[in-house]
Amino acid sequence: MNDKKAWWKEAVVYQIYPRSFADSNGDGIGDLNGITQHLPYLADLGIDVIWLSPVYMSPNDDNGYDVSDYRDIMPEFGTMKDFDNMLATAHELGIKIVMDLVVNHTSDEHEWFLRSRSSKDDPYRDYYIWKDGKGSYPPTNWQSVFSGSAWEYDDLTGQYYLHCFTKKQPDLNWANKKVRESVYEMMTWWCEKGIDGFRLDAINMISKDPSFPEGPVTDGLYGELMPYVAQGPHVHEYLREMNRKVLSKYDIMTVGEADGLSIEEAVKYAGNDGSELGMMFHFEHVSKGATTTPVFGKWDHDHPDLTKLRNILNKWQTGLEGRAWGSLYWDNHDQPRAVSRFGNDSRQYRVLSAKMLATLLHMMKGTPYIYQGEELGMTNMTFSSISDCRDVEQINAYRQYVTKHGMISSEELLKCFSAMGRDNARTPMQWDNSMNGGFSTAAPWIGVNPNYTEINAASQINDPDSVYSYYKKLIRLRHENEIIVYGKFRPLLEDSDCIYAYERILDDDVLTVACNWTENNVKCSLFDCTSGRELISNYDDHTPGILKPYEARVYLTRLATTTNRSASFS
Ligand code: TEU
Ligand code: CA
Repeated sequence: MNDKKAWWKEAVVYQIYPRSFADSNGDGIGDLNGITQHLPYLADLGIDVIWLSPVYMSPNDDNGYDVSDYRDIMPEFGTMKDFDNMLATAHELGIKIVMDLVVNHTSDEHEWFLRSRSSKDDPYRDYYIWKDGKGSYPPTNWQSVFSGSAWEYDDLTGQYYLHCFTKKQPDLNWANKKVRESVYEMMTWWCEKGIDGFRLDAINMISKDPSFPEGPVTDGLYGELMPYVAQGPHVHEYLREMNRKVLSKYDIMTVGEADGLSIEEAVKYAGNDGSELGMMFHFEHVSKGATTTPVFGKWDHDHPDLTKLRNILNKWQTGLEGRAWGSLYWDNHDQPRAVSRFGNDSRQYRVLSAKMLATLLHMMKGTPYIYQGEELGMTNMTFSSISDCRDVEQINAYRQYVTKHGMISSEELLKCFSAMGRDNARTPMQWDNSMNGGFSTAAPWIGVNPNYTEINAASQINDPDSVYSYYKKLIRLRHENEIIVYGKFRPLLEDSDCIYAYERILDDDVLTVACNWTENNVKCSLFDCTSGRELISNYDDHTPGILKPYEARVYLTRLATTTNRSASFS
């Protein structure tokens, strides 16, 4: 094994989207005390780390990903005292807290931006990216990730400012050393409070192409911006500086988010030399290819083809081996629910396919991330009206493509939102079958999935056959078997169009994993003559030579001697 050991490589991370996790004070909005009250549930599940989506002061234009004060807590979530209490309680339970660091941009209500926009001569002017327009046009034809121009004209000083996301999320100018110093100072402040790391939001976007070129027009309205605002010329210089000035001073976990990331780039961001970050989130398995996918392609339901998915995930498993540490996830607050997108959320197969997906991911190499409710097999929800939607990305897309330009019907786009929209992940956590799924005693800020009566934590935590209990066992297996953390990955059955299989090898142990991706019986002889012992399966009984619908099996075999291995793997 040539991986240097680290606590965050051996951990399982649970992502909490605070707004939708648990409401403790009956205002319909999740909050910090609601999280604290449910920490024992997470301790029981066995997770090691919580990735906490932003809780900083924010006007919530993008539900907290628009920060107006990095050193204060948004009132809807509680107070800094509530945060300190949650942190202390989590630590007492052996759970670490990783904060979401949103520093590609701030809110337009942050004092830095208020100063910056006040005058061209203000010392904070260059904290953001201001440019003159071209006549009555913005500086470039770029479209924001959240629809519309990526430039907002500001009357006061007659210039435009760049916002890759909403106009209330102006991009920070990382080329300005003062910006970087202000960010590092804030990060140090949080590390001194005792947090255990950062998830770095859209971190590959902090260095832009200095030529600010026009982008190719893909939807007939605006030009692409991602090729010019992601992976810019100085991104690694900035992160090495961040590492020297802050990260290297603490025993913390870091994970960077980078839409459009390649393996070679990932090795620069999260290489074993530890000069930048610990690991990265790539998007290759959850996006439709390049970021230039025509808009509606982004929204179409894409039940993915096994071969395509396996090629991507195997490429990342083998591509990072010995070079960088990886992350493993099916969904998060920006993605639809895993069992609806990658599995089968029908009554007959939801539980089986949720367990199969969990097995496939959690036996791989890298740090696994569980998104709130994934451990229950929570599903997508149908959004039948735009008034059901809360996500600014969906609302802006609807306004642009239905209301303003009539490029798609309301029904069509809502069907896309129901399949792929971010709001699918943001419906309230389903705790029990009481009103609002036990999330709140008041009407929640977003509709509860009506299936909360059947899919909820209370009905699963004591059921040994539940999705919850299966995740709990997977987490325990990772904690008990070093091969699952550090074993080398080897693909198996790479030509199968219905089975995803692979091995993990560590010293004389071999872990064999096979998952039937389909709802049919499929032939599989992998386990017929194994001398190994079964570690986990989503079926109690097996048919020799067959994997049943969505059947997953994991065996651990100890080889007699290493010499045998070369013979058996030749
Ligand atoms: O997302 C950044 C990003 O890569 C987006 O393209 C994201 O994938 C998109 O929203 C998915 O449709 C981060 C956060 O995860 C996201 O919630 C925020 O909205 C965004 O940054 C701005 O902070
Ligand atoms: Ca609340």
